[in-house]
Amino acid sequence: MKFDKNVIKQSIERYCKVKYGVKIDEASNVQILNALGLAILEEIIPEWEETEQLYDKHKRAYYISAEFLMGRALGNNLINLGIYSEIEELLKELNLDLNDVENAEEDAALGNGGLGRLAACFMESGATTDLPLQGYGIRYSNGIFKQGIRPDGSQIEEVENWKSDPFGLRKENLEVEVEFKDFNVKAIPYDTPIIAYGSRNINTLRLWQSEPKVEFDFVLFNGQAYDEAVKESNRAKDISRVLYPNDTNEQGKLLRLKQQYFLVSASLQDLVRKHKQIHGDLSTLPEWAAIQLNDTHPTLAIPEYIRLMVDHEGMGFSEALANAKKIFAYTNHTILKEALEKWNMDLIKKLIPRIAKIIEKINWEFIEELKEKGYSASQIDHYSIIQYNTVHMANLAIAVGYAVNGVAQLHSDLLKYVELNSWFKLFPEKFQNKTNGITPRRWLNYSNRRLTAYISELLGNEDWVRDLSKLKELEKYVNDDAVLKNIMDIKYKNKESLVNYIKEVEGVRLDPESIFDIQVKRLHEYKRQLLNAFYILDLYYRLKENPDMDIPKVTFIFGGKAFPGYARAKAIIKYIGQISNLINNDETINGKIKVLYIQNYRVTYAEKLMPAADVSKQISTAGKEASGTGNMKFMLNGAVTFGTYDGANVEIVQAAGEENNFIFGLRVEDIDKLSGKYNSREYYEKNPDIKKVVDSLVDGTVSDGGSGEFQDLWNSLLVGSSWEAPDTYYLLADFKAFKQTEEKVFVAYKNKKHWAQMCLMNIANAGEFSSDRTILEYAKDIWNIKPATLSL
Ligand code: NBG
Repeated sequence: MKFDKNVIKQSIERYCKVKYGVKIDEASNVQILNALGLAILEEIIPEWEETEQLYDKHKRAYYISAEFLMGRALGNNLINLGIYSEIEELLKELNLDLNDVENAEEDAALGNGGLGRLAACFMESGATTDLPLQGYGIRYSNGIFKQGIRPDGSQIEEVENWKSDPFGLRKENLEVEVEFKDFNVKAIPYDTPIIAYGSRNINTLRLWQSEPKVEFDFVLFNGQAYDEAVKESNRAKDISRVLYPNDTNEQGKLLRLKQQYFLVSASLQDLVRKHKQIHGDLSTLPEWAAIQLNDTHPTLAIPEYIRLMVDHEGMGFSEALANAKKIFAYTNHTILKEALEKWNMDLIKKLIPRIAKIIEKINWEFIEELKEKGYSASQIDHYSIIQYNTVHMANLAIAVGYAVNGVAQLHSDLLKYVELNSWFKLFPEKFQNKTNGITPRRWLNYSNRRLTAYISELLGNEDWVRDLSKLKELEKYVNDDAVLKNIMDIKYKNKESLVNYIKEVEGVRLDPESIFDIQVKRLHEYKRQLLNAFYILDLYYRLKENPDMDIPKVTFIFGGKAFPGYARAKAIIKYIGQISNLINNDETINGKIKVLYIQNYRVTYAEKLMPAADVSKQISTAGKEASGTGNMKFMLNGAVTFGTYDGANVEIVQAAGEENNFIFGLRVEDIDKLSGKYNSREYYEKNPDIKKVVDSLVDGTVSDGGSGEFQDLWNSLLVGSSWEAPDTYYLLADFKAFKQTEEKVFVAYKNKKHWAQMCLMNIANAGEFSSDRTILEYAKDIWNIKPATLSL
């Protein structure tokens, strides 16, 4: 961006004056943030419009997603515009600190975890690779809840009312109406600019906010029935009021169905209207638009598209369906059974009856197709989109979508050969893999400025930022002592920064000399935070027995939210809190190990954790973590992976070398062999160390305050239930290997040079995990779209 300090300064002054009635020196940090946001918007709007016009001439892809976990915008935008230090300086002249202004911005936490953050990384990479890619989502007023940890270790949830949106542009002229059976709401788009790094392109993320058609009922209001008067209005606002705080598990909730339909109806109306304006003829839509369904949440887009074509545009049903088959593609993000979305037909009929009809018709056509192909009645039942009055959203997405992709090689293979094998046999040509990625701009340039500067120094330029595969050139320094030392010095400084931050927000002082061993992600049994906790407790017992045990100091950091309705996940958080209290308060172990559960893990916290990690813990049960993306962020920032052979871990160690990471535990094929024969009790009875840590749940070592939660955890490992075998996630089976591998980490850490070499090899080979690579693969293999670059 062309940067004129005086122009920006005057704009900040002007916006402070007209928006808040204050002078710069009277303004709060939030006011400065918003004024600065507007000042920047004002500068970039011409390029934003130009990009839109350019893209109008090209086929576009639309990424519809119920979640976009964007985090903060300001710092990243300044980095991508190349004006971070200029703004820093300008603010300094005004007696302001850019850091404080950045901290005034709340995270746009409109997502739960990996799926939502991936969508955010894709947006940024789409802009940076100049792709005509637009995002569609919901502008939830309240994103994911704010998490606190009580002194007893348990999670507490508070609403997170997201107020700062310094770059969101309300576009009232583009409002549309979404129709439900017995009421209609307005959908108002808020556009967020997605600023490219190293190019003038600016892409768009369009988020819909639901609003009532009338604010309140005047007659009721005059009759002093105040609550009644705003009832309808609240009902409309409810739709985009809050993000459903669940990750992976799906629960059938009426409000969620409303949200899903609201999202797809508004988005489809919007893109159809636009297509009509530019091209007139709707039969050509498949040549101009590809729509990616991010998981099954937006699958109703398929029947909604058909509804719009048939009911509003006079297209025949067959043509509309045939076109749908050229427009929609579907990404699967998990194989967990409980996550497969299903909607009761009665619910759909109650809310959106016309859509129910269309789904029935799609299903009928599909079944006819299968009959023609000679499938038997029972086979057809299995494929059916509607089964026992329930709509199987994945079936709908696969039956109509022209492409289906998994998010890492292992996951895509499991889809093809196991989970969706019957579908793969039916439509082999639809199945693809697109290994996830992360944007290096946020996850290195912005969050790890020390390492960024050093990489640019070593490579002689900044080209690597837009072509991350260039990091490979760093391998030549693998025996260069000075470089290795510098990399470790940077890590140490980053650890000190994290220590300061944690002191401030958690009130705990950590030791930067210790190994920072970090497991941050949503809380889920399959991710096995409990296994990590068991290991730590075992280590503590050994240290108590032998205080002179020769291990480096270690700090174990956990972070992540549990779905408020997921009792077992919450019990695990509490248990970790309890062992953390036990260990941290025991002076006899001389502070050799420390355990911390950080509060409210989110994008902004991740930006501080990733650069400071030594060990990245990725220990899911093999086959369960579709990909993971935190693992990639850690790798890029020079941490070694301690993980199972699962998800993208497989590709990470293939790229960086197994010898530079710590892989342990059962693999998918081992688990297959064990299945049906696994007996967790054997492990428990034969291994006193396992018995001791598992029994800590119930023998008074720690306390759940009498709630019975820990007993339930114990039961889940050893007793099971009618619906679940004991220890379905194989914690006890992997315990020994975990322990042995952690010992290897301790030994490796002592050899400083070798450790630095491992870190360097991970950084040097992180190139393929750039989301630029991923998004270009989607563009080429699925969407058939090409980059379109604004001229300089
Ligand atoms: C998550 C997977 C992760 C994966 C992200 C992004 C859901 C439903 N799935 O392994 O658990 O990295 O998606 O693909 O959130």
